Amino acid sequence: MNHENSHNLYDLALQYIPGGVNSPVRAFKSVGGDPLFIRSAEGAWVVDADGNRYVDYVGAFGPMILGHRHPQVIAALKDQLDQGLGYGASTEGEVKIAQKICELVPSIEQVRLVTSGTEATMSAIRLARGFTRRDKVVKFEGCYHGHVDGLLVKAGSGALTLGEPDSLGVPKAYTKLTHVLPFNDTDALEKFFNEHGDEVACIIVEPIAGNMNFVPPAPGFLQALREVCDRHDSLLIFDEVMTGFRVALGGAQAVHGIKPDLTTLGKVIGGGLPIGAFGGRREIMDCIAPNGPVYQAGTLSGSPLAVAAGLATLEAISAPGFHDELDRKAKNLLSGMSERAVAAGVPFTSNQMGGMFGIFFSTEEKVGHFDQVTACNMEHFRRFFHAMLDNGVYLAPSAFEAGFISAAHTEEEINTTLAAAERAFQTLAS
Ligand code: KE4
Repeated sequence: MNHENSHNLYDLALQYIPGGVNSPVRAFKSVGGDPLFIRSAEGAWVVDADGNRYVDYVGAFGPMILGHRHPQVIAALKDQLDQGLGYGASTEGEVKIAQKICELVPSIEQVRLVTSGTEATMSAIRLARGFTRRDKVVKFEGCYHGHVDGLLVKAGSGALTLGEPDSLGVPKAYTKLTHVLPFNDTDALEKFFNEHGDEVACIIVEPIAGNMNFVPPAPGFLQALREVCDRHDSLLIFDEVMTGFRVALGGAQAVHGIKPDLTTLGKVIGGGLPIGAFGGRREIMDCIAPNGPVYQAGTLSGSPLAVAAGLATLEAISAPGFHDELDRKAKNLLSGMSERAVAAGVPFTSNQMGGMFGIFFSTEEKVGHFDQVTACNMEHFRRFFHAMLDNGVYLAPSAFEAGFISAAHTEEEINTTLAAAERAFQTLAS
């Protein structure tokens, strides 16, 4: 494949944009080679700056659950374009999407829109601290909640950790209030809460971890989070920016039957345009300005264009059987990939729920912990990623990212992907 235009664009981008990208994962650092520049997309396909076509499993990292340029989304955007782009005032669309989100996610009684997942988690943490009058926050190793200063924290030594900044520029003063525990480790959770529970404002967790690839909650883990929060009057925040409306219509909380106190959302609810949201119990949300003392604001919050695209997306994915069909397609894709990996003698396993999945070059039967993710054969992933790219399939350029299938992926795209996977696994076997 010819990538000359992408290379030239990247060289130019490096002059004007840090790292040549507007978000680090796009730089292909963990897989090597120069990043692709995408020119257009339609349905399940993206086209790069050199005209090469790929079956797309990045889906803008989650939003494109309907596939690219879905007619209903485009029509809704065109209608809104005829009305205006933004007003700095409330609109009917904001009320409609808030009502829809509250209908689809039972734990959410009220919701505030923002313009990114990071803004949603930052605001939810501030709200939890304001509501509980406490400062400590618990997160889990391998979970990512956006680039919020206090959440850019890596686990220090030992199971119970004082947060260490994971980025220059984040003061230690911010991170010393963030405690990082091992994901899926109920013993470590109980031990921490027995000692510090009454100081904890909230736990924030990806109920299905999608930023250490795809790691589901161990049986009982989410229930344990709910119980320790209830026991210590801490709030439970489910960060469903990625899993919301993606693994099921009601998100991971609907699948696992656990009601958080607050939920953060993003991606799918904007249909590809900039959006985020946080919502939960009315008594908590009442603390947010202008009603309450916890300040939060945003010039473009509830952008009419993002709301139009989001509403059209939520309408479409509410159709009966939508997520069952996504789940069926994803299962077909992954079982086909597993068969081809076995045929090539390549250790491979996967996790999946609804339209979200993770592939692992691992000897484990199933990957269920962060340590098992980091123990995967990363060289195999790198070679597999590029072999798939060379065969017209675009996976997320990192072994720590989940994959996304859309309603636009048909048998044709899945067969194309499996043919590419067969060749890619063979290159690993050789
Ligand atoms: P944004 O600020 O990037 O819109 O959302 C942050 C965020 C919050 N919570 C979860 C669970 C998330 O997955 C994210 C962002 N996800 C990454 C993908 N791993 C976005 C891709 C990127 O950083 O470019």
